[in-house]
Amino acid sequence: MAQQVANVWWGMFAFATLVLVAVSAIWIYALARKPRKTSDEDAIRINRRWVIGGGIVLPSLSIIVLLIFGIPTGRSMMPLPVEGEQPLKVEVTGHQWWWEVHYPDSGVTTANQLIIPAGRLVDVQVSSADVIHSFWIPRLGGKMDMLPGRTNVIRIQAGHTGVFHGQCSEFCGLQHTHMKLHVEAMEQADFDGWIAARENLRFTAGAPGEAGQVFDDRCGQCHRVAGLSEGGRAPDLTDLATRPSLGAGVIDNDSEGLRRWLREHKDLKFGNAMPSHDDIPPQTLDQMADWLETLAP
Ligand code: HEC
Ligand SMILES: [Cu+2]
Repeated sequence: MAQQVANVWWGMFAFATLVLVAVSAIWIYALARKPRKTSDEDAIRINRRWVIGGGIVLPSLSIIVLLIFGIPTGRSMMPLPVEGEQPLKVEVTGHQWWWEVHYPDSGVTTANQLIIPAGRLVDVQVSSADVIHSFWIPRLGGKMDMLPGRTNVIRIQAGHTGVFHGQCSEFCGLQHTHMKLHVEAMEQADFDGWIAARENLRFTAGAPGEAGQVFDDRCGQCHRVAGLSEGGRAPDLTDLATRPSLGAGVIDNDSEGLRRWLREHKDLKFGNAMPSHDDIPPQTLDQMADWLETLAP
C-alpha cells in the first residue's frame, strides 16, 4: 500500500513540475514579447479562454486523473472482503503513552511491539483508551486516527521481513514523542512460532522475596503477567524480556535499562502514568529487575 501511495505521490510531483515549467515559460514569454494592440472585445475573448481552459478544464482533468489513481490506492487500505487467505486481525489500543497490542484469534497480548507475518494482509483495528492518538507506520502506508469509543480499521501488508518503525502521529500530550511502536515482519512460520510460544504462557512463580510482595501489592494492580496478575491499565509484562525497548522507545531493554527504568522512569519519561518508586528500597527494585528479565516464553 505504501508503494502505491508513493507511486501516486511521484506522479503528482512529475505533473506539478510540468505545470510549473509550463506556467513559467508562458510567463517569461508574456514579459518578453512586445505589447500588441488588442481591441476590447479580443481582450475579453482571450481572457475568457484562459479562465475556462486554465482555470476550469485543466484542474478538472488533473483531478480526474488523480482520482483514477488515487481511489484504488485508498481502497487497497480499506478492510474490504478478500478471497482466499483472510487477513490477520490485530487490535492496537493507544494509551498515554504506550501501545497495547492484542491478537484476538489467539488471545495473545503484548505492548509497544507489533509482530506481523510478512506478505500477509493485516487488518489493524485501532482504538484508544484515553485521548486521540494516531497509528502510523510510515513505510507500511497510510495513517489512521485512534479514537476513544470507536474502532477504525487500517489494512497493512509488509512486502518483506524486517523491522519498521511506528510512531503516534496525533499530538496526545507531554510524551507524545515517546510513543514509538516497534514493528517487525517475520516469515509466516516464525510468526506462528511467536504466537504459539505466548498462547499458553503462564507463570507460576512470582518475583522472589520482598519484590514478590511489592509486585502483588502494587505492580500487579496495573500490569498483567499471565498466571500472576490481571492488571489491565498498563503494558502487559508477560513477554517483557523479548521487547527491544522500554517506555515505548525511551530506553533500550537490557539489564541496565530495566534497572534505570524502575528507578528513574519519572525522569526518563516525565509525566508517565506509572507512580514513582522512590519509596521502594533499591535492592528490592534490583531484585524486581532480575525477575522481570526472566519474563519471556
Ligand atoms: C498505576 C499503575 C502502575 C503501577 C502501580 C505500576 N506501573 Fe509500571 N507502568 C505503568 C504504565 C502506565 C506504564 C507505561 C508508561 C509509558 O510508557 O508511558 C508502565 C511501564 C512499566 C514498564 C515498562 C514496560 C514497557 O513495555 O515499556 C515496566 C517494566 C514497569 N512498568 C514495571 C512496573 C513495576 C515493577 C511496578 C511495581 C513496582 C509497576 N510497574 C507499577 C503503570 C503502572
Ligand atoms: Cu501521540
